[in-house]
Amino acid sequence: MSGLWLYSVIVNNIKTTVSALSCSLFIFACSLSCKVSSKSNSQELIERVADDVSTITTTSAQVTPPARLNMREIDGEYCPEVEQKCLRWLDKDQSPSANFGIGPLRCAEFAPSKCLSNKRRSMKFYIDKYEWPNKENEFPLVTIDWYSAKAKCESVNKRLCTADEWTFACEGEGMNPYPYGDGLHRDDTACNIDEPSMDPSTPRSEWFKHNRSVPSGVMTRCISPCGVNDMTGNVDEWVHNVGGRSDGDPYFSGLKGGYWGPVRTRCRPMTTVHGPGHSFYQQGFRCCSSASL
Ligand SMILES: [Ca+2]
Ligand SMILES: [Ca+2]
Repeated sequence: MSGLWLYSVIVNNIKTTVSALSCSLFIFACSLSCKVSSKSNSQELIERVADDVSTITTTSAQVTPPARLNMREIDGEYCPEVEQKCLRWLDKDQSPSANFGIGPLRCAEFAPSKCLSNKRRSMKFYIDKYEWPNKENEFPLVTIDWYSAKAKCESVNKRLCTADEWTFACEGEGMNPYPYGDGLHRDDTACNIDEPSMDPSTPRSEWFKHNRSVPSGVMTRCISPCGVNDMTGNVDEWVHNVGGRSDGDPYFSGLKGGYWGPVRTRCRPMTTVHGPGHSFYQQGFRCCSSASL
């Protein structure tokens, strides 16, 4: 119980906007709801203590099933339309036609975000803390297509995240482009980003040589305001792009967060040009669920 007591004391004394905390003393299951405007040292402290509580959960012979471990509860008000204005690009070519019409990719600094939607949407769900297999210190699985990723989530009674769920777990209610630091400044030491990418013509048999992913949890500052790791960078993540097409861009199979290479690696953008049968050397996934498992 000392872990829970400490958790409670710290949470009660921290003046952040982390507000809701659902916690059952009877089953030792605690989870942070995600009502935070930006990441802070206090948030990291809560995260560490929450992990301690999880440890208590695992050693308890009581109720918590294995699937519930390493998931974060996300509960808050999501803004669907956000203005995120880049103040300073890092790319040499900053024309709108750069990068096949995407424009410049890497932004050094953003202006504060603004919610453009008239009304926010209430969302509540659960998301894996790490990329699949959702285990600290293990390398994320890559070279997997959307269908296989979906099947793996369903094999543990979960599902792929929707694009909006994924974005919300990355940004929190603060709507910031980057899940680390103040959310507005790119930091190539916080998450695993801006490493060399592979020549796309490399034969499949040599892809593994170019894998620059790191084990889950190694990037200790790459934690979103919702307590979720490696959302930007490390490996790209399949999501369900609700309303997407089966026969062309935008496909229902979306990719979020970018990977270790020098790409956007922000919470909001999604790659929608790859169909569900596509797989490449940097593509992985994580799972969500609608209810606590
Ligand atoms: Ca880097
Ligand atoms: Ca990732």
